[in-house]
Amino acid sequence: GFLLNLLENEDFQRGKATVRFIPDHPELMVDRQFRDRGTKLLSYLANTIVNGNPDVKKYDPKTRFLKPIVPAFDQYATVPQGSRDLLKKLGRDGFVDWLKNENKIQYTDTTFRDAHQSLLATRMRMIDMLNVARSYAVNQPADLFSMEVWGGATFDVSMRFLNADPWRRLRKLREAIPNTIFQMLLRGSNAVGYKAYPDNLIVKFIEEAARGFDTFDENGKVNGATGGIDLFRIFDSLNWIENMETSIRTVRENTDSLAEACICYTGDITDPKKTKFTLDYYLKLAKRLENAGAHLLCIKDMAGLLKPLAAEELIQGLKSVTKLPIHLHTHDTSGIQSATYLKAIDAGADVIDVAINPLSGLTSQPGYNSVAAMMQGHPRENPVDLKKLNEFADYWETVRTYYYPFETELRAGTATIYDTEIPGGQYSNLRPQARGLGLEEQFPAIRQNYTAANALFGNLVKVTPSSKVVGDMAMFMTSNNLTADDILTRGDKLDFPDSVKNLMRGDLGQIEGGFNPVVQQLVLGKEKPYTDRPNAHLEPINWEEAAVEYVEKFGVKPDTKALLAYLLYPKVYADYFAHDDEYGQVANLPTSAFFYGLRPNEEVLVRISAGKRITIKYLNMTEADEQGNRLVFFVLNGQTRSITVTDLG
Ligand code: 3PY
Ligand code: ZN
Repeated sequence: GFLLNLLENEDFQRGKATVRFIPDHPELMVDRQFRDRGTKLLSYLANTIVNGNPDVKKYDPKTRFLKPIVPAFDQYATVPQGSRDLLKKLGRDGFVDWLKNENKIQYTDTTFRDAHQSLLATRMRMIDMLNVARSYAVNQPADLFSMEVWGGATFDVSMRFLNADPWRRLRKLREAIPNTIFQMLLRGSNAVGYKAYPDNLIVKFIEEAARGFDTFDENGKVNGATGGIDLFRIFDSLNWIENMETSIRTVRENTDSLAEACICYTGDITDPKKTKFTLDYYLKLAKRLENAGAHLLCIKDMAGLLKPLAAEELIQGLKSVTKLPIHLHTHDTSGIQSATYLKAIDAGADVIDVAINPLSGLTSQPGYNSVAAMMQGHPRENPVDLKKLNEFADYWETVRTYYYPFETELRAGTATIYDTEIPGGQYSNLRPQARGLGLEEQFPAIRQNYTAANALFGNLVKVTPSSKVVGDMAMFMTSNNLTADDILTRGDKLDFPDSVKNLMRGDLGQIEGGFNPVVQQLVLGKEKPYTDRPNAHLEPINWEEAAVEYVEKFGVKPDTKALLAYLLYPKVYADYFAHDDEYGQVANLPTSAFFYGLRPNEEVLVRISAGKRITIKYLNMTEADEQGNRLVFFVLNGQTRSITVTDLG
């Protein structure tokens, strides 16, 4: 089958193949490898059919899925110029100047990251993005400012639950969408994790993410890189600038990408009773971020607390103290955030974050299609081809149904967030978490305790990872029936959650005005908290030693990206690696097959390498024998195959 393989190769079809092509693509000739890949995937499917995907807690075997329709496009068309081309042409300073002088409101599409992180527990798989990515790049329903495609929780969830390589996701998306600025959410000194990492790990991570992936000359030598992340949105979960400086500096000095620094918005600047997170507080923060070298400023309204009138005041204020363009991010948990956008646009915001309509609203961003319609006839309208954009909405409406076990349970907006200040992603997670602890009926109490925990700690910004600590404390208080008074009177006898001890110790950094010293002492006992940077307490990574450790653990030499993934998430990475070794690239399976297996006689087409597709049809399985083993029968590319699986159920 060599010739056939070659003819089916996409690069070959596009006329891109060169003399080096065949030596570069041994997979086109090696049948054994092809069989192995096929067998591994069969093994995964057989296990999923018999035992289910352990991540799927609610499964309805009667559910049938429609095929999503990808808006038509010419596969071989050259991709039109986009924001990324403009950035390359103008350079960073020129690009920032262009943005500041541009009257039209700019859009960031968060569909590939925050939207599904907030509504579908971050479970959106690469394949559902990739299937539509090229069409989006070619069709360009509007001149997009950027797409948020990476970072936040996606790195962890990709490996932990989707058994997929997050770097590969970035590479494939970059290949499919070369014309639009890619942005990621970076948690400052927490990178894409939940704790502080050594500075040199943060630096290397940023460099690799910005560089992207090797490109090769005709002799197979590396001659450059694709580029990866063009814009890093950097925040700290306590708004502590010391935690952000390394990241901002690294993006500025070691890459050609843009450094967008966040002020995380909490409280309410229009409420005179709230005296901590005032307009003045945010303006000072913005000034310091500008001085730290940010190219853009983001108002990161992670809980959707920025009301329309507050947005107007804040943006006018920011415009008067900094020269930076302003990028506004919000979550529509309250239901009123498109009003905030309109006020913000009138006040001079440069870019706003939206999600394609079927993945918008509630704890996600306001809907792109609807916001674009709202802007029709506005002096700052940025024309959007709504007919085209709505076709993409149809695609996502169908795709969303594949993820029903992970759906947010929120049905309507809520004004309780103005009291709790719970960020979007956490709000949709809190109820399942409460249920897991048997506390679902006490959900209103959990909400109240979240507010109480925040006050006990000293009133802080709440966003990953600080929000998790406040959530842990709220759960702790609820499950142990403790009031704030109980904590204050007998806290010295309580064993607080580890995350609470870590926060009070200073492991996430410092908060405005300092932690409540009384609670700090109750939690830490005799241990002394510290106030310098958490990273200063961490050993820098020794890269040679880390690589040796990796080889010892996994038996292969890592590239820098694999090593980074391992260092950021040692246990999660090890599990991912073992899964990949046993079952192959399950990221290539269609989503319904990945989560729910196949029904008898159902057939799927699976890409296993460049230009190489296999068809897998599930036939049936035998009864379990005494050992609980079943034989599961498939047809793989026309040949009947059986796989033995132990039934665990
Ligand atoms: C994240 O850190 O993942 C967030 O989305 C914070 O809002
Ligand atoms: Zn967000």
